[in-house]
Amino acid sequence: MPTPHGSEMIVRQDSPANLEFPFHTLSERLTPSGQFYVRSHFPVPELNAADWCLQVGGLIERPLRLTLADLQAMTPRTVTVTLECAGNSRSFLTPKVEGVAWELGAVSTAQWTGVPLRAVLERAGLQAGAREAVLCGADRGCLHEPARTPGIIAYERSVPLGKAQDDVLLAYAMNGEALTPQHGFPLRAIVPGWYGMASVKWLTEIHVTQTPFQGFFQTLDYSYWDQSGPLSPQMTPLSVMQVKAQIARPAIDEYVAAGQPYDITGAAWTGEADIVRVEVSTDGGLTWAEAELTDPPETHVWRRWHYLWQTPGTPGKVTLLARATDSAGHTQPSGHEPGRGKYMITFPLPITVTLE
Ligand SMILES: Nc1nc2c(c(=O)[nH]1)N[C@H]1C(S)=C(S)[C@@H](COP(=O)(O)O)O[C@H]1N2
Ligand SMILES: [Mo]
Repeated sequence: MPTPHGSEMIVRQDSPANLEFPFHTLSERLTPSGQFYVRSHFPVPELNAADWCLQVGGLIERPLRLTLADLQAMTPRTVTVTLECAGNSRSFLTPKVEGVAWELGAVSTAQWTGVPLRAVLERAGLQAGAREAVLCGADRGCLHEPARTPGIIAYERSVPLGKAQDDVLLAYAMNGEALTPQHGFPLRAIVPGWYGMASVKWLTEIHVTQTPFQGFFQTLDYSYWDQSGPLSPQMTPLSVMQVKAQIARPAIDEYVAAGQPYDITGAAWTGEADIVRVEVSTDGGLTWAEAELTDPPETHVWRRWHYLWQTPGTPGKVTLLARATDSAGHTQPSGHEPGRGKYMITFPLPITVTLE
């Protein structure tokens, strides 16, 4: 599908638009805005900068109504952040599961400019007992599957105030230009290190609460069974991204010359840590060799890597895998934990190519 920027996207769903970055084209560290994946649950709301405003309410001292000009007059901050949809790589799950059938490209990286949420909360003044900031989008609609919404609802998600005050950004620009309608114009949240669902687009309201938010996209959707505790699995909202590497080239089902050098390339990312190692297997996971990291480590940003592969001389199919480790000592699991359902797909993804 030609985008406004003239580049190609993989259309996973027409309406609302769900568009995948063709991951095999990965080249620059920053994804061009016209190729940045798009994940929307409802149609893009019609907002114009002139009469848009951000309301801040709930457990605060001073309710606020901020215009775009008010926000742009505050001290700006620019950060580079990788966003990955929690459902990225879903098409690799067997048996098949519900949801948008993302392959490799529901992940992208951009430079975001805006105002720290902390600065807005400081203006509003938090009341005692405040615990979460609920971020409310202007888009709304009704969903029938896999879970059914109670009629028409808005897209809303919360972040605990610790995270909200640490590094959440209220962004009005992406890669140096105003946000496009599909990416949340005029204002969106960027929640670094968390799966994309937390980075609410088309922000119109921030509501500070005392009790954990239990909205649709925090309970029936975008949750998983946490099996790490001593008790039975607990239903828990998705949050921090899990360590993961992906192969960009060769592409899935590519034909590769036998008996030649081939530079395998890709990227790796994680949540609240840095990528320290990427390993590649060219024999379906029997043996692993270390790849070279081509980007410096930067928390919340993917690191590109490459591995020079001397391809075997015999024609046939070969399965390539990549696996990353982060500075917190986390590495990718060998398989998909059932409790993760249709989300957090981080086992090493088999990329099958044909040598000829
Ligand atoms: N208001 C609103 N915000 C939203 C969504 C949405 O549907 N509505 N989708 C979320 C999900 S699931 C993801 S992965 C990211 C995707 O951001 P992008 O479309 O800019 O890539 O936006 C998040 N923010
Ligand atoms: Mo997502």
